[in-house]
Amino acid sequence: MNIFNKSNLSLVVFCLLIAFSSRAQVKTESMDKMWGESNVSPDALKSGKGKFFDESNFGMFIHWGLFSNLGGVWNNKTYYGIGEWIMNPRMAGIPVEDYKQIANDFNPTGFDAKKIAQLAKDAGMKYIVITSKHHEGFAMFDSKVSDFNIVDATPFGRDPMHELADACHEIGLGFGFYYSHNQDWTAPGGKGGPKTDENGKEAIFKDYFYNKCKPQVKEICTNYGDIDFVWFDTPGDMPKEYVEELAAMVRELQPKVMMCSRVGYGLGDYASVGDMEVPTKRIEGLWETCDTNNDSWSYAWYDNNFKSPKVILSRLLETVARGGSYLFNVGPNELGIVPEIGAEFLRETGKWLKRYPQVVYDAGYSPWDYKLPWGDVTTKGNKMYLAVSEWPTDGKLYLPGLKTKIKSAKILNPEGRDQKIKFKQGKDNWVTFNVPFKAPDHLISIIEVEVNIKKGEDIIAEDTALGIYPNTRTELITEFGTVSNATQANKKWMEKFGEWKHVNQVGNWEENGQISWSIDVKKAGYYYLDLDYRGADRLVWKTTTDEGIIVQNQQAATEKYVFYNMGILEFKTPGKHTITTTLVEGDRKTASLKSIALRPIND
Ligand code: FHN
Repeated sequence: MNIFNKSNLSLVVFCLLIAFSSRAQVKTESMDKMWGESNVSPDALKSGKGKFFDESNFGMFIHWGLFSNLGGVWNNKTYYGIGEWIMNPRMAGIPVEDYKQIANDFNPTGFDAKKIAQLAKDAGMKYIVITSKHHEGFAMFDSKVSDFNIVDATPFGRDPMHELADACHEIGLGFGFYYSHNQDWTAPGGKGGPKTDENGKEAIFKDYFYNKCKPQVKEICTNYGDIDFVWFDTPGDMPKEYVEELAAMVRELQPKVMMCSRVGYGLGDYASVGDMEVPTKRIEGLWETCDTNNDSWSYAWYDNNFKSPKVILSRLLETVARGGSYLFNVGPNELGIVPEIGAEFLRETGKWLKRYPQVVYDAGYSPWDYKLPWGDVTTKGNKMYLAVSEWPTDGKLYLPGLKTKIKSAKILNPEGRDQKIKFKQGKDNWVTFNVPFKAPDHLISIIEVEVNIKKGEDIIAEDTALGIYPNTRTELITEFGTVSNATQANKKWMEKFGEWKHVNQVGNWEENGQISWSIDVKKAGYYYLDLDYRGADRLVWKTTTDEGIIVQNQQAATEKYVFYNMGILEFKTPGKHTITTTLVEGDRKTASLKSIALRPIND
């Protein structure tokens, strides 16, 4: 096979990027192309079509396919990384014919659609999106278009998509399909697939598109009742005319369907940000992030690194507070069963959501553009919900820069024993709440704050200065700083293959390069200064304040982002200040600063 064949080129580039980025934290911006453009038309919001999506804020993603039968193992060898890519040359490189044989013993007799729908419901999720066909090309539904499907090619012989669609409809959950429209590694002409058909004739993308992709998408949009989502993925360099044709057909067959931006060319109804990315800054419009409950999307036997209920809730709340929806993935195994630890954690998550539904469903974004050191904030009308995951130990919870006046505050208690709390809203716009020493909820506690606004008015928080708290560590991320003579950029890399990490950082430091933050210090005094960076060998950083305080020190640097202690920094007076960090010595090309943190000495 000529891997440098034009239609293979972007896959090859992607694979090279993966190979390179899994070793070192390097640029992988071209993944943006794989994920599609994130611009979408605002019509879904305006027309009301996006209402269900906008209000739900929490859905279940399911990666299930032939790859689940392998669970990360091929020929007795475990391949670590996202399990659904096991066929790909970057993992086991399984030949097409061998891969197709896997269907012969795929018999997921443990699959119980009602149980999975019930799990989603118990978790507090409002809809399910499941892989009807992933890049492997295997249809998990009854397809008349290709025999390589779960009904015709496996001993199982059932259509689990039908069962799940029905179960969702019965139980009142939204339902949608994932479909890999560009990559198909087993269909002639599909991206990454064979270049010839079964008769040895050359196959191009057009063949795959008209022989398989479009007719199969027609099947999923016709045979499963009303569906709410079609979740296309990795458009890559799929020609625009095909994407347009496909999207138009979906709209005609399912006028209410919501498509994510990964359909390509800005034709989606809502944006899908990077895999496993919880954005750190507020994003306008309809958007979603997809995340997974362990490290892989599909089942892998070794992967039991499940996110705890508290982590799931924190990531959900952060997403909602930035204005988005959280699509959270589970990977059923070869029997069609969702691994129990992950399921248990989801049920625990759901119990919390039953206690405080108002904090997530139909909730609005935080008046602050970023998360706060103790947790996050969502809103509804004249109420703010302070979701406190790091409960203060000194009886004081601080809120910086709030301009809107507070009327009352109480700790929510699901058994109806809400507890009013006292607060002081100072002239400096800091609010201090008097709170009990013990966290009221073992996961995340909620303080409901009622504010003085008229209907339609917004709750206003100052966005010019970042609060520095007297009783907890504050991290200042580069995204909120002002940079000169250095380059600020988002970077992403993979830890394991396909396990994405995202960061905003400042690199390419010129001699006088710097980053400054406007801050609002609640209490004067000493603070430990820590810097989170990566680089080579050793680096010398200097941090100064507008009061003339300097902290300069040399510390080690490695290829991973790590916090290093720099020394003690003093604020002589409370209030508004600027703090500036520069690179004084060391390799300017590799030095990359992610954030700085200030810790009160007695914290
Ligand atoms: O390549 C896929 C991957 O396997 C997985 O399905 C994720 C989920 O968002 N999407 C693609 C990579 O972005």
